[in-house]
Amino acid sequence: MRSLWLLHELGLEFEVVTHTLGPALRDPAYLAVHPLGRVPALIDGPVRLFESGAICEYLCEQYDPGTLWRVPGHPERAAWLNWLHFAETMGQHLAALTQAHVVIQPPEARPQIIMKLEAKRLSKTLDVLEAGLDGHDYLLPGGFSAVDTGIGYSLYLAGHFVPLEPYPNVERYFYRLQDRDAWRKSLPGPGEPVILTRPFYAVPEA
Ligand SMILES: N[C@@H](CCC(=O)N[C@@H](CS)C(=O)NCC(=O)O)C(=O)O
Repeated sequence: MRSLWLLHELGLEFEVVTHTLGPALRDPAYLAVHPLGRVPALIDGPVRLFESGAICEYLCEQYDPGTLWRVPGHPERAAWLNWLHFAETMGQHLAALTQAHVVIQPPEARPQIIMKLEAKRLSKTLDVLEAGLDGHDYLLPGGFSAVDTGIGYSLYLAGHFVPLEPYPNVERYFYRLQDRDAWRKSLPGPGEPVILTRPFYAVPEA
């Protein structure tokens, strides 16, 4: 979804090929695109990419004049790179939480300790965002950029596992992001499958 959101921000024409999560992703034809059989993957002419951070950086460099990214030498370049990769750190916790709450079957085998530990670690990343957003509307004081798509999508998932209310800067930021047309266009449509079907996943009592 973060790649889709960025494609919409860039106003590019593109085709989305959807895949059902599970064994279908290990189809040899798809493994030729993404060797781990995961999403997302980008095909752009001869270019094949299968890491969302790299997709973000590539799309910006290739198709954006410098509004959504910060070119080398720009005073916000280092911060742009840092937030770009911080989205992946958040993604690790979100993947672990999704596995622990949803993917692992049967439900009684779900590891409570992982749910607790990863929610705590995710909340630490929210502390970092809360401080990072102090005094400005977007992660970079210079304004909205592609790193807000990566972090914004992570927040969309994070709110399913950790309440966002204790983070006022983060909450306001997330509302601001949801006001964007490109964000709305990247949301799953009615009837489209989603992994997280509940609004919030509390740690079940043992
Ligand atoms: N670091 C990778 C993570 C890719 C990833 O793990 N994608 C998940 C969905 S968010 C996936 O395809 N999972 C399916 C599976 O592991 O079978 C990225 O950001 O692109």
